[in-house]
Amino acid sequence: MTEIPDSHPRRESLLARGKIVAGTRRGLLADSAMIAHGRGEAFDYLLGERTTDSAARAIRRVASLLISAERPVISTNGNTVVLAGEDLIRVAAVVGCPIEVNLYYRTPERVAGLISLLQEQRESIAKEVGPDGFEGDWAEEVRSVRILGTEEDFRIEGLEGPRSICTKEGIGLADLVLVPLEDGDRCEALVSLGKKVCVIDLNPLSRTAMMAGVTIVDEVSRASRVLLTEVLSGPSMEEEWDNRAILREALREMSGSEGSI
Ligand code: PTJ
Repeated sequence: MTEIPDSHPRRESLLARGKIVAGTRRGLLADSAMIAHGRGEAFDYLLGERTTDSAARAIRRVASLLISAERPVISTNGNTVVLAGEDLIRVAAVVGCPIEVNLYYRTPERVAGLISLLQEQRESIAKEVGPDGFEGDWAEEVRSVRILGTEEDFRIEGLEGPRSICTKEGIGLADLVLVPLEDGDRCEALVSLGKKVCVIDLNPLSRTAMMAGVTIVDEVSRASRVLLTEVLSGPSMEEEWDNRAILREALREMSGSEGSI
């Protein structure tokens, strides 16, 4: 990858593109992964490429729900593993939940490739010093994060074909699923199975964003970093949650970027 100077104003964005390109070359991503990423970038540009106040509130909410859920699971697709896999493993280690590879464009090769990338990420994170605020044996917690996806022993009712395939231990029995970059149908099917669904999606108008119980309108790697800090600080539940109000707030924050012209 071309060297990007630290001072480059679009450094983060170019590094993320580099990860998507590298993931594509390794055969880990869907053919349309770059299109999805480009759409996300456009929304992120309008957000000012920052975690807004409404996104920060949604992240706090998701952290509290993850901590208090009985069987939470973090579902990951190709783009998510490549962009945010490491922080999501750290989150899973703190919460004590599994990560499941669950793909829209499912092939056995991509599932296996993404699982081995997550395993590599898990091993290198286990060798780090634990994050500030973590108490316990970091290496042990990280290594105990279960990485699921190949078991294929459960079907999500209401979805046709390979998209319905998941694991019983993960999404199948979960009471809460965190699904970054999810598609609307799957989000709807999970909600109708009675699961609490939290999503990360830069598009506040997507069906996914509107179907979810909690929507984090933020870039997946930025949001995952903040989510880690929040799960480390413990639960802080607001009594009421109005997800539509959060989406309206995100749209206002996007249109507020006209102030910079
Ligand atoms: O790995 P697979 O097979 O599961 O496929 C993954 C993609 C993302 C290709 C697939 O789910 C897809 O085509 O998704 P869509 O329908 O294009 O939706 C992707 C959504 O994610 C859009 O609403 C984008 O705005 C949003 N998005 C894209 N990149 C990011 C993002 N949201 C947060 N962070 C991002 N980096």
